[in-house]
Amino acid sequence: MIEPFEKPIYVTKPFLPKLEEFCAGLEEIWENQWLTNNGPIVKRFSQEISNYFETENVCLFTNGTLALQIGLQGMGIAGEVITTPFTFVATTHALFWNKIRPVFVDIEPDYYTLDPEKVEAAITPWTTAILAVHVFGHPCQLEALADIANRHNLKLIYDAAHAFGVRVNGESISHFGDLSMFSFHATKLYHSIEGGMLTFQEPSMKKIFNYLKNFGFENEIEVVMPGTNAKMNEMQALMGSIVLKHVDNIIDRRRLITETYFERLDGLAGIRLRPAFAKELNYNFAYMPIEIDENEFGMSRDHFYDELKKYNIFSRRYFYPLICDYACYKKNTVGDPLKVAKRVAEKILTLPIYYDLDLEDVYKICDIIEYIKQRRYKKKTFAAA
Ligand code: T4K
Repeated sequence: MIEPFEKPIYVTKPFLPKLEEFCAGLEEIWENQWLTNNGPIVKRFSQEISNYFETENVCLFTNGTLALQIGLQGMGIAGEVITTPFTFVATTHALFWNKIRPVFVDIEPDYYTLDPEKVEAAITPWTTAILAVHVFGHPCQLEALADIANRHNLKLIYDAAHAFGVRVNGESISHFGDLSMFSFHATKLYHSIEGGMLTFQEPSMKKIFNYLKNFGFENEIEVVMPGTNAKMNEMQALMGSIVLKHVDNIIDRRRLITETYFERLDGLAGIRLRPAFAKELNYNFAYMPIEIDENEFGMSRDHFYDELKKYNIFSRRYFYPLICDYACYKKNTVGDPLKVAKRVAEKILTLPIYYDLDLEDVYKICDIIEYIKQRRYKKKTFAAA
């Protein structure tokens, strides 16, 4: 018998710096009397983030969804875009708001990113871009996608909402593709309360994105395009700037938590973990997904998800349902049978992982997982006898 956690353990929890650290920054804002519209802290933060990502081609936004929406608009993407159904719904919404038709294709089974072969098979004369997602922070098949995009003259856009801090062969993940969007939402390993960022290869795009996020203003009396309002404010930039100082520490801590989960859950029948990460990858340990095999584990993923709740553990089914199964996208015809994505969506569960999750609590979560499984197994064998 294991007692439930006294307090809820959520799938994630925002990293909060010391209150004094934030308050010192607030004093600066009070002195400046400047809250938004490209204020001094946003400008400073933009340079800090640009240093971190080793590119001058960055543009900050109030959230990741608007960043992606504006990214697509600014790049002039239209017609059809090949994308994944295994993502957060905002990826597809960004296409919708640009009147682009999403063409859903399947994912690969290990890290859940777009399957390049399926991408190539889905190209039509109307295809203008590939919108791939670094799911759970794991990079897509970068070379294969770049090769397809080059051969077919398509833009390659990455939803890198989960991929803050990821490096491949020492190079920032933001340097791949034509455009990447990062989310700085409170639920992410790195955050600015809410926030988002575009990184891109073509320097001239910065001006366009700046217009689009600020009503299209050139100056007080000139509007050069119908932009919207998607600016980051000073409070967000302040939080972003402070959390940036801690981000390496945050990633280290998440590595430890992930290793603990792997030690405890690897080999447990009915639970599948992602395969080992490649040596050339500096991963960020953004999420802790597992797959539940109903037959081997003794209960369905949904049953297990409910059982965990009884112990005050609130895991999440990221990403279920598939985007193409949401009512608002159901009318889209899907050519690909999406065999892998459908299977994964039925089995996936993301376990709690956040900076101040105690290792003791990770052990206890694993104890509870084993206990639920054993109890179920005993019940089944008892019923069969
Ligand atoms: N593309 C991808 C691939 C994405 O994953 C996302 C966002 C986007 C695009 C869009 O980026 P943003 O526009 O959001 O910048 C959450 C986040 O709201 C969302 O940002 C994120 N993906 C998605 C994967 O997760 P929900 O609806 O699951 O969040 P919610 O409110 O249920 O929070 C999850 C858990 O976190 C809660 O159970 C408790 C905990 N929590 C949450 C908040 C907000 C806290 O402890 N404190 C908090 O302040 O979407």
